[in-house]
Amino acid sequence: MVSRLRVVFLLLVLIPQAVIFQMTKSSPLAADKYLGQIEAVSLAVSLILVLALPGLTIDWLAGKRLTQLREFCSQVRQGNYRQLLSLPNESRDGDGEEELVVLMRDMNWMARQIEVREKDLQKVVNDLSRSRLQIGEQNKHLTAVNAELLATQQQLEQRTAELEEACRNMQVMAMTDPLTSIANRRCFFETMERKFAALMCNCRPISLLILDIDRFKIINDTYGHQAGDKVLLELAAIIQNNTREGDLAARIGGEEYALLLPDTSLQEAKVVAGRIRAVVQDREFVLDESRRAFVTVSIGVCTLAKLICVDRNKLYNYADQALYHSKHNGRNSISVYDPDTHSIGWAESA
Ligand code: GH3
Ligand code: MG
Ligand code: MG
Repeated sequence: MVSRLRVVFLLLVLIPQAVIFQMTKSSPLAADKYLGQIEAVSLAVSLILVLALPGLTIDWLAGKRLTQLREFCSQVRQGNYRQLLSLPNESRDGDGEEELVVLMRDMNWMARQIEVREKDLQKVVNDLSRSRLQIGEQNKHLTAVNAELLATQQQLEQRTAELEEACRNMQVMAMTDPLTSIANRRCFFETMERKFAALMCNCRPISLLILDIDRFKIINDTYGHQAGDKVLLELAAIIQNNTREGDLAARIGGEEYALLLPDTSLQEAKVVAGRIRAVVQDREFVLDESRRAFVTVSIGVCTLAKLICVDRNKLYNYADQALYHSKHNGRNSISVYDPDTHSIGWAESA
């Protein structure tokens, strides 16, 4: 570039100078003795200009390009990548201006790259914000589902608690006599089976009393069924009052009761039976506000103390046979079945 400019400047300066020299030779000035010196000085000045001007021109052009680059960088900083640098059509290798043009071309390329990357980035940002929205929606949905599940769980827990309560109540009802609220027949036999096995294994005695109201039908027939119920209720209370912890009083039939006395000898069982019989005999049963009645009970007793392998039904059968003995020998009495001799004897009678 510089050499080209030098040639241009050389031609621009030397051609007019040569013409002027030629013209002065044929003019009256040719005789001037200073003409040669003037021409030499003019030539020297022209040469200096030819040498200096191209460099200055290049510097001026470079300054212009740098200003363009600065402005371009400032635009890029502000996010404007679309206004690219305008490049000169010509390019020449190997001089300073060409390097600046290459730099400007690179800068344009970088700006286009930044624009492309920015678009990609914007796309990623858009995708991310869309995903965030979707996640937010799903989160809301999950929170709602979670709340529903919690509510359902609470309902289930409440329902389970109600069912457990109902189940407990049913278990109690299944084991309780509805009229007297003491144990029923089922509870009695289940308990007897359990206690019997445990006591027999440990060679501990177990006693059973079976009680039946004497001529109870007459009470019903005379005073009515409701009055009969009152007697049944009060007798249950009397039997229950004669139990210790671990004993079981049960109503096992219409007017028939059982009292299971675990870990109780025959002597002790006879004492309990005697006490109940006496209390019942002396009790004035309140049927209603104006009417009272007396009843008696017959009791069969059996105690198993050492027969380890005896069937638990035998205990019940023996006590029942003793009761039968009382019934058929005057009632209001206590009979005892002896499992050793298989005989029944009186324990107490009125
Ligand atoms: P025994 O001395 O031989 O035992 O004579 P009993 O009259 O007591 O015996 P029986 O078997 O002839 O009659 C029992 C009566 O008990 C008949 C029945 O109506 C009555 N009974 C059974 N269950 C109930 C009940 O729940 N309530 C009332 N009020 N009476 C009942
Ligand atoms: Mg009876
Ligand atoms: Mg009976």
